[in-house]
Amino acid sequence: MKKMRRILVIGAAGQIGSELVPFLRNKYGNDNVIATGRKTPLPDAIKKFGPVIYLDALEKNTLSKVFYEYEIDTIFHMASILSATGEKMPQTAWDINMNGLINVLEASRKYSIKNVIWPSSIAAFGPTTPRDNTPNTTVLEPTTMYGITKVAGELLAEYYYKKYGLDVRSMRLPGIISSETLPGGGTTDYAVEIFYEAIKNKKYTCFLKEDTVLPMMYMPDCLKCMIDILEADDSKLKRRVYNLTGTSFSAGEIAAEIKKHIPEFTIEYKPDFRQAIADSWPKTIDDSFAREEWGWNPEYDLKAMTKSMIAILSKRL
Ligand code: AKB
Repeated sequence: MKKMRRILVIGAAGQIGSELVPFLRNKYGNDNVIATGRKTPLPDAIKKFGPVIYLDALEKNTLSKVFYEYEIDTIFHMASILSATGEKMPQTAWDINMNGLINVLEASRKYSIKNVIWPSSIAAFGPTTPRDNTPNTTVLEPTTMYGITKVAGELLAEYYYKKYGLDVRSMRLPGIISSETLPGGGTTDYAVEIFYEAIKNKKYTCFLKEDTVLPMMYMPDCLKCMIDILEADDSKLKRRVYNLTGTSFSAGEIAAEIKKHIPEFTIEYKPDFRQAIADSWPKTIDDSFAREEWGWNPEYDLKAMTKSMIAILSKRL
């Protein structure tokens, strides 16, 4: 019988981590998925059903100890400072994103971890990148600290793969829209906040301009991509980093879609410093390599995602 994976999720309190842990536990068994948190308390749904530990990726020695004690063979390294917070505290963003990553890679190499999944982002692109149908291999000259850590991280992952044979896999995630945990400190966060405000207050002030188009993905697709890339046959992968997208829309388009469900909803636009970040990112993404090499196939477009978000949040709020 095939041995079940033993998975460590670093950053389990975050927007993706908090849903990834139950999703992985469902597939690989509750006891085989160890959730770790640092500052933010972990949700009850995570604490109740499986192992939970405190872990700071900046503490090198603790990482190897945890890998050994829990017999880990697979890592999801999700802990990261996002784009908007990164601009407020660039040194901290560098420290957490880069030193956290190299510690994880180094401990993984020493402990012969089988797979490391580490998300990159569309933030790896910059103003000199073609903005429409952005190819996988293209100019990477980001202007945010977050983007710089993503490009450096991609190169580091590639280095560990080539030099040490460490199987690191990475995907450039777009903005993630989800109904469980709010994102924190990103430029695409507006596309989640807008739902909460539309349901609670019937109005929203958007920090991006109406015609700002960005690539996005709904959480069920995001969770699917995590397992799909992890389980992809290594012989089919021709690269370590993949472009990914769900759907692209502007702030005005998502507002119009929400209005179909909540006709009283109104929106105004007051762009702040995040506008410049959004303007430096692609509008649409070419993810054909992910589709060809490991069968990436997202389900949700703007219409289906809006319907699902409103149904879930209306019940809960
Ligand atoms: C952000 O807005 O910073 C993130 C991202 C696109 O990586 N959601």
